[in-house]
Order: sequence, then C-alpha cells, then structure tokens
Amino acid sequence: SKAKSPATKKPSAATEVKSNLDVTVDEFQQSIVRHLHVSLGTDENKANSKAWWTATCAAVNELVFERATQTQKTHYKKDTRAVHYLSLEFLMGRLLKNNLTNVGLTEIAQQALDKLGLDFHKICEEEPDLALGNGGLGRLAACYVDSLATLDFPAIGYGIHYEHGLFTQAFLEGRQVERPDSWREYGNPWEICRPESVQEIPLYGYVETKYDDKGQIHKEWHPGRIIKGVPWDIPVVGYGAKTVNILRLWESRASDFFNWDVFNAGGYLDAQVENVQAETISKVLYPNDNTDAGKELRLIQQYFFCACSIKDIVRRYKRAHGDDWSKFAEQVVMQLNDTHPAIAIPEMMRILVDRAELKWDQAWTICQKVFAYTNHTLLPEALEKWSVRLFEKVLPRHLEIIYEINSRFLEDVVEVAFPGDDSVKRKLSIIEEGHEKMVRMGNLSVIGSFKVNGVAEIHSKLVKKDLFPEFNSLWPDKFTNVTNGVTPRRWLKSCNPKLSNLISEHVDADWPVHLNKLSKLADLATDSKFQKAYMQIKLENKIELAKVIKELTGVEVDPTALFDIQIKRLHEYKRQQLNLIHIMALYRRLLQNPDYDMPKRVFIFGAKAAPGYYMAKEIIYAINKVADKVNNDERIKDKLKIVFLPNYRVSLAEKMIPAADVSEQISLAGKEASGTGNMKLALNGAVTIGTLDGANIEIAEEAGEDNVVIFGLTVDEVKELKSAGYNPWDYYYANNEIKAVLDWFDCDYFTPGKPGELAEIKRSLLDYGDTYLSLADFASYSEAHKKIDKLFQDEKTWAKMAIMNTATMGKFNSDRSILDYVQNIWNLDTCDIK
Ligand code: F58
Repeated sequence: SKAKSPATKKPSAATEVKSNLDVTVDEFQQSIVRHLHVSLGTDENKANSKAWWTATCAAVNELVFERATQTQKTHYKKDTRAVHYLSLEFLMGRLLKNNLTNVGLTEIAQQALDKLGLDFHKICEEEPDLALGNGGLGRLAACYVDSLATLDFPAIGYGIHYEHGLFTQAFLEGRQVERPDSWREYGNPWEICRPESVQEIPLYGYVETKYDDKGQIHKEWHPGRIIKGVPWDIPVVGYGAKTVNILRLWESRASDFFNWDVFNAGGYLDAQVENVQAETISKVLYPNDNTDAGKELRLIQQYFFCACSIKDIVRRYKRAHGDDWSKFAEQVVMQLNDTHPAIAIPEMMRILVDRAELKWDQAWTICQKVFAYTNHTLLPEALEKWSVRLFEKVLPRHLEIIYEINSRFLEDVVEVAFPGDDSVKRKLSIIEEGHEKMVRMGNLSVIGSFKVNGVAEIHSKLVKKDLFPEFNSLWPDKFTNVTNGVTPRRWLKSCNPKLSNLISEHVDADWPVHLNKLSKLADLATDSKFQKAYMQIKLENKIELAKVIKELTGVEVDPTALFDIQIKRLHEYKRQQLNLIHIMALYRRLLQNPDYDMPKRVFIFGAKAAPGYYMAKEIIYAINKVADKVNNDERIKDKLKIVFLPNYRVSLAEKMIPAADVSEQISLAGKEASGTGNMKLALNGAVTIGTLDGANIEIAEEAGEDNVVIFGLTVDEVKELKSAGYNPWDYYYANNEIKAVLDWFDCDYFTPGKPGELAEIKRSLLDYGDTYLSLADFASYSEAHKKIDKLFQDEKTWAKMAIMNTATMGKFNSDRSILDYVQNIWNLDTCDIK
C-alpha cells in the first residue's frame, strides 16, 4: 500500500453521522464474508476485488433494504402525499462510498476490510458508475433524491433502466471515440427487480370512436403493440439513514400476452424479432446534451417510462382510495424534469377520461393540480418538438388529447385574454403550424402544469421574459425560481474527507445537513494556522489528482502549480474554445518572453462531446493537439501544462473537484441555465473565474466580489451587441494576440505534417460568426486570468479566498433547493420513519 502523507488521518468516527444502524466492525466483516460465500458462491481465497466489492455492497444492502421496506410501509400506513420525480436521467455515480457515508458506516467498513487485508479505496474503485444521465440535469435529479431522503420527505424517482448508460470516452490520437457503457453486465448489487409490479404499455395502432346509448362519444385506442415495463428499484439512502426512498427504473420487455398470437401462428422467429424491438426501448441512453434528438425511439422511451410510472402511481393510490379520484391531487404531485416527461400530461388525461370515465373538465382540473415543470434550458435547439405525423403513428390517442387540450386552451384562455389576436394564438398553441406540423412540448408543459420553474434567478427571469412572456402575462403566479443545489454529502463529505475532517474540527458536526454552518469558517479565513491546514489539504488533494493524471495521460504535473479546471459537457456555449485560445495566448507569451510573469499553471479539462456534435469533437481534438505540443516544449520550462482527462464522469469529478484551485465557469451570459459544477468546485475551495451567467451570479453574491473573478459581457450587453450586428472579424483585426492565435490554427504547428487540421476552430470563430461571442469576451477573460495569477502568487490572499468560498456556499445545498420546492410547489410534510 502507498505511503501516507502527514495529514492523511483516517476520518474519526466522531465526524460520521449517527444513524441507528448499530453494527460493529466484526459483525460487518462477518457479513461481508457471509455474502462472499452465500450470495456470490465463492470464498476468501478465490475472491478478486470485484467479488469483495460485490460482497461489501450486499452487506450494506442488508441494512438498507430493511429501511426501504420500513419507509414504504410507513408512507403507506400514513397515506402520505408524495412527490414523484419524473426524469429521463438519473446520474447516480457510484453508490458504495455514498451509501456508507449516509448510513455512517464508512469507518466501520474501512476497518472491516482492513482486517480482511483489503484496501477500502481500491475496493471502491471496482464500482462502475451508474451513468444513467448526460450531465447537469441528470446529476441534479440524483442530488435531489438524496436530499428528499435526507429530509424525510416521501418521494419516488421514476426513470428508465437503461442497459447502456452514457458512453465511455477514450481518445484515439487525440480524437474522442465512444464505447458502450455496461454498468450491469454481470449484474449490479444495488438494484432489485420487482416482477410483482410489472406494467403493460400500449403503443401504435388506431383510435376507434364509439357512441353509447345516450349518444356520448367514447374513444377506444386499439394499440398495435404492448410492451412490458419491468421495475428495478435502487435504494436512496438519506443521510442518517432514517428514510430510504426508492428510485424506480423501468426496463422494457416484450409482453408475453402480445406474443402468444404470433407464437400460435407458428411465428417463433417473428416473436423473437418483436422481443428485440421491445427490448430496444430501454437499451441505451441518448447521449445528447442540450440538443433535441427528435427520434421515434426517444419519443417511445419518454412515453414508456411515463406510462409505467403513472400506472404505478395510480395502482398505489387506488390501493388506498379505490375509485374515488377526489383525493388524487392531494396525494400526488409529479415533477417533470424538463419537457422529456411531458407526455405524462396527456397520458394522465387518457387514464382519467378514457379509463376512469371522468368528465373532461374534472380530469383537467385534477391534471392541472398534479404536474409541475422545471425548465433547464433556453437554447432553441434543445426545446423539444415532435412532428404530428410521428405522434399520430406512435401515440394516436395522445395526439387527439393534445388537440383537445389545445383547442380548449386557445378558446377559453387565450381568446379571452387576447381577443382576436391570432399572432399570440400562433405563439401559444401547442401545435406549431408550418410545412411540417409540430407538437411543442414546452407549451404543453406550461399549459398542463400548476408551476413552472427555472433553475437560477437569472434563468427564471429569462424564462418569463424571453421564453414564455405571453404565458407569464396570462399566469404570472405560475412562474417561479428554484435555484439548483448539490448534495454536500457526496460533493464535500465523501469526496473530500480531509477537508471535511478539518471542517468538523471547527463547525458543528451536522454541517453536512446544515451547510450554512460553514459560514463559521469565515472567521478563520485570515487565521494563519487555519490557512495553513486548509492549503495543506488542498495540496494533498492535488498530489492525489496528479497521480491520477499521470495514470490516465502519462503527463507529469507539479502539484504546487495552479490547477485550473474546466469540467462539464463539451458544448460551444460553455466555451471550452475560449479557454483553449487563452491557453494558446499564454503559450505564445511564454515563447516570446520566457520570463513572462505567471505562476506555473496546469489547465485540466474533462468533457464528453455528443457523438454527433462535430464542432465539439473538433474542440476536444484541438485541445489534445495543443496539449501534446505544449507539454513537450522544453522552452517553456514546465510553466504550462494542459491535460484532458478521458472519460469524465461522476467518479472522476469526485477526484478532480477537491484538487481545483480555479473553477472555469465561462459560458456566454444567458446561455447556462444554472450550472452545478460551479457550486461543487466553490464548495471545495476553488476560486471561480466566471461570467455573470446562471448560478455564477448567486455564487458571486454569496462569496463576495473579492472572492470570485468575474469577466465578460452581461446578458443585456450580449443582446445589445448581437442586435447591433456582431462581427468577430473586428476583434480579429483589432487584437494582435487574437489574430496570432487564430492564425496558428491554419498551419501545422500543433499538427506536424497536417497543416490546417485545426482550421475548423478558426472558421467557427470567424467565418461561422462566433455564435457564442468568444472573441468579444477574450480580452476581458485574459485580464481576469492576469488577476487570478496575481492573487494566486499571494499565498495569504489566495488561502483567504479559497476558505471564503467554502464558507459561503451554504445556499447551494440541494436540501435548500428541495425545501424551496416543498414550500413553493410540492407542499409536502416530512414523515418520520420508525
Ligand atoms: C442542464 N441541462 C443545464 N440538459 O444546461 C445546466 O445549466 C443546469 O445546471 C442543469 O441542467 C441542471 O438544472 C442539461 O443537463 C441535458 O443534459 C438534456 C439531456 C437530454 C437532452 C436535452 C438536454
């Protein structure tokens, strides 16, 4: 085992949460060994690390599942109102360390494994990430279910049990290549199948119109296919382990019922083909980030998991209330995580009108009390639309229902508020007219929900002002803000144990739930002893990350250098290209003047590009090529290093974030709805260099302007510049450094023998119009970095800034976000679990 540096003390049991799960080291050790024998059918001599990991998870599960059952029983007995969080993505990451943190048994597990001659951290590394999400939106869902359980709220997360999560990323000569992710190839210990709750879901087919004796119309959908939804439950352990809620993920299978016909007709092979089609639905997560895939399979995924979830919710409700629908909206609230689950709205109407035979108005009243919608983006290319043609084919009855919702809305609401105004009607209609008619999922979500929220103050303002202004004037009370948050259990306590222990020496031990208590650290921000301890831990975290960097890229970096980190999906609006051209400018300054005054710097990237996003992949390639050249250029004497860590994911973020000095949050103002990496990095003491975008604004407010470095155009300035006619060439000709750096892309300086291989970057910044105004913000960004350099070289000032960031991030606890949702939207009561 590796030598331990001085501050590497084991976390003391005193810093762990007290749960009433009483287990001794010996008992836990016995449990692991028992599972090795009984659950895995192996023994201590044969077991490899993976087997030990599986056995350890099983030992945790034994404690946790009992709590899950207890929690569900209590919720049922007390007939509690619950939130149902509908999300196409849950980016859970690894669960072993997290669950141990939350049940307060990290120390016990560590010692138990120690006694078995095993290294706890090595065992934890065996765990594949549960990467059932793309980025911020999926990770937010994961933080929210953590907080809901921690705060003892009745809640259930509903999503898809993808066989393959987000692809694994590798670099082949600097280019991204994608490989399938298989998180459950040989089974995953955290999930448990619930065959007793299987659902059957209709698709395709046609709608028959029938008239009863009284001349009333009834619609009957004759589906062309039935798909089976098999639920898999993953326990969500609250901190302190009182409440263990459930994340229920649906897997698609061919329905036995449906296949009998085919079998009987002698079509064994045809039936197998149908199986494959049915199983395709939950096969793979769409890897797009902030773009609309627009594919039939994606629509089916959306409907499949919403329909399964609603059936599940209705089944549970009926168990308590029978056919009395009058209490449904008191018991059930469904949160739509973006528009992806918006099809739940017409599905709920279908259940109420076609199945339960409620009157339309009565059904609509219920619906409008049940749904709430969170918007996560303003980017036009991400706003979901489905062609009416596709809808008609896949969900014919839902299309009818949507038309009905729409015509009633246009007549009863829009015509009343804006009489005779066809242009408003055109804008607010769920159906977009044009050469191809489209269903606008955003409009459907707003019309069908009682609350609509954005995810940071500025974003929520723009949702009202720019995205849905007419809806806002119709229903001003519908629109609200809930600023995002992150769980401090995973994003500080568990990923940064050394800093957590230091904090616990100075702040009440319950800071992981009352994160505002970190504000006490502000008193210590200029205390030199505390500064030393704090910065020593930062250094040790950087030493650890340097090892990871060496392992993953072969590049050696100096842990005393400034670690500047940009980690997030690769997207032009997030402006990794701005970071790159600035790094190239630094490189050029160093070449021109070897004494150029700057601290040693390491620029660290982590980012996946959507496989079909050409320019994003070009940017990754360019960063890797520039890195190759710079890292091996002896002339600059290691003053500059660039590393792009492959396969950025939750578990890698947990290693990078504690080691960051500087956090890059440089999206064009108005484009990043909130950001959540910004919160995690600041919480761990990184100083933000950022634009006034998303939650950066609130982070700056909390931390104070001395403790962040803000640059760039504001939202209003962006609008002004764009409407005045932005011309990137003006900046190219006016700024020698910009010109020189961009011209570098034309030659073969970074791609020996292949001149112009990086020229697409230059073109995108000039010929294609620099959509995200990188050149306009370059000068200000460069000045901001000079400021960072100065501050970093003043150790005391820097330590103070880092500490102040940790001390002031209390607001961004996801518990606070959840309490906002509870108060302003969900109206839930906590429920004690005995
Ligand atoms: C992100 N959206 C926002 N979408 O970009 C980010 O600012 C915000 O902090 C975060 O949500 C949480 O609110 C996002 O991650 C997606 O990944 C979608 C996945 C499915 C296709 C469309 C984009």
